[in-house]
Amino acid sequence: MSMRPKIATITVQFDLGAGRRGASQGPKSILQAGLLRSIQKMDLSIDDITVISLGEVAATALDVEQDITNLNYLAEVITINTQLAEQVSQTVERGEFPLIIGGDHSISIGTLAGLSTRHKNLGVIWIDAHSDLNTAVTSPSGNIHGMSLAVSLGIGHPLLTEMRGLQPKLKPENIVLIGCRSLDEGEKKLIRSLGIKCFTMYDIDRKGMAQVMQEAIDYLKERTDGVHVSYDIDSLDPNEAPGTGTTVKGGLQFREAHLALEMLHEAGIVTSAEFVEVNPLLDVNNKTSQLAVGLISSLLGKQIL
Ligand code: B3U
Ligand code: MN
Ligand code: MN
Repeated sequence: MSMRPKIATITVQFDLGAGRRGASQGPKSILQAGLLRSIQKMDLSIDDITVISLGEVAATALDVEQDITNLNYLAEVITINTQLAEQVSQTVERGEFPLIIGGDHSISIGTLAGLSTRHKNLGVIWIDAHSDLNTAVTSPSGNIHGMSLAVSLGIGHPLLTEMRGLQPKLKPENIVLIGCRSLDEGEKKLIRSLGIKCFTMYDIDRKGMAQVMQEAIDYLKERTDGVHVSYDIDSLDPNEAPGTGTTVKGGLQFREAHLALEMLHEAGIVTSAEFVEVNPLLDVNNKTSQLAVGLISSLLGKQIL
């Protein structure tokens, strides 16, 4: 019998948090690229992996005005995230490892709300070209995938921040941002005023990924009761990951991206993970979905030798 916890793969076919359609097809494409086969090679039998699929959003029952100022598809975002939070919560209560496959990054709202039932001092490593720290007031787009981290800190519309309880799901000192290179003014202010630890591309270039990750791991290890990895595929350079909605040049290279996840596995601190923003409609020869399979495998322990 495996000593590792079972992995509950939760797929979320949802893209209304993003500005363009297609990320809802990420889970299907990542599964087709061989995710389960790759995970099974690592010490896990088929019985150790379950797949739960979410995504047929029915928002009509919700009494939420459509498109309240600068919060696009608010009702749909609430519906899917309420479902996801429930699934994530049940998964951690069963002692399983939640592996969430998006979908756009607004689904972090549900993931983190679900994790908060188990973890009172959760750490988060947010690997992303963006910081997703906007609010309806600061967002240039109204797209909720650019607000999910702020929501989890308790900053944003109450229907989002109060999902599964009034409390903020995260503390600012328990967050590490890695790979940022596109920050809006309001986001920069929030990072500074809350003192959020942030390794931008500048820091990665200066120190190297190995040192950045070691600092991030040491920082979170001593202060948290679990670490969630929130991985936005647009953290990679567009040459590596063309299949995503908001590419930003100057991103992580293939090897840096793998090294970060290999080090996280080795540190043994990760208790849940999500991979988001793969958009197969924008992909080139399935490159981005295949990359996602490789990255997830690295986090779960795939080694070269
Ligand atoms: N910061 C911008 C752009 C953006 C955020 N996240 C993604 N794009 N993927 C916004 O709209 O909030
Ligand atoms: Mn993001
Ligand atoms: Mn992003």
